[in-house]
Amino acid sequence: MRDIFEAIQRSSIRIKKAIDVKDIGYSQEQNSSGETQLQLDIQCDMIIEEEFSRVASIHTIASEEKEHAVELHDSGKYYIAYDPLDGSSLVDVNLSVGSIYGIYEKSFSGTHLVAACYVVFGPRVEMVFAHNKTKLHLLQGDHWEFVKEIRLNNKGKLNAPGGTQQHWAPYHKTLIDGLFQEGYRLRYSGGMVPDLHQILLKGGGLFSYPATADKPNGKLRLLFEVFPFAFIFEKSGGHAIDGVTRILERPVAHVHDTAPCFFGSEYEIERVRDVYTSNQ
Ligand code: AFP
Repeated sequence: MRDIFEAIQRSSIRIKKAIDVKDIGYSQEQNSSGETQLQLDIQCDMIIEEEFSRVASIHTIASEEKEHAVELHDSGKYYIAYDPLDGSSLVDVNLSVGSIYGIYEKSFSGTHLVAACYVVFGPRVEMVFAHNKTKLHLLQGDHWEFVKEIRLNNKGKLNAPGGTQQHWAPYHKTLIDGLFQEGYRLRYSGGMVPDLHQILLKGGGLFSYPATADKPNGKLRLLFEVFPFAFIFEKSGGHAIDGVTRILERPVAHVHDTAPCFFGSEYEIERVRDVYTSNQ
């Protein structure tokens, strides 16, 4: 696992440099979700693949930017699914973006996830790696320093509601409005990495991306976005569900599958579960 951790650290230093200098031009290619790929996405994907191809313990990689998984080392035991630059449309407005990694053993399934990591590229570059515990590291020049362990409180103060409100189910709107009426504050940038990072570092809250009338399976991708953050939240004392069920138990049929998802501390996730269970 150490070699993977270090490969992510090396990739992140290179990605940081790419973000700092790259022109924000659009390429002609589309990724498997049908979005126009930014050249920067492609560049970050290539950086990560290059670093991972040097790590013998990695069997297969799947990238949000690639249609299919790619086998790297026949004798490796880890399967890594990653989103090289999540929220890349936010780069041109200079908001924070991030990379997300899920490290699986034997196959890509939520129950086979053994570690997860994300890196936030904001005013500072920070890396959160969860294995047995969740640990925060900060990039200082060209080296990484351990900062602290991350633990969530039982109840937070932040509310990050994703999806177009026009398409929310009425009970979902009631749930979100109810949290605001309790004093929760809105924090939503449109980048999953900084939005969840803020909830983790400020002690808790709720991030939701529900099923909506226009996106019945949600928007966020299970292998690259949802599972890694679910693992990180659980290792930090929080929870991640699809409304009713623990999200890491959700089956995956295709590498690019999406699902509705809710991440938060104990109190908020119980609220979600109550509302969703009684509206099934
Ligand atoms: P992009 O990579 O297309 O910017 O999407 C980012 C993202 O996948 C995730 O990081 C956000 O939480 C989510 O989409 C925001 O989606 P909405 O704009 O629909 O709220």
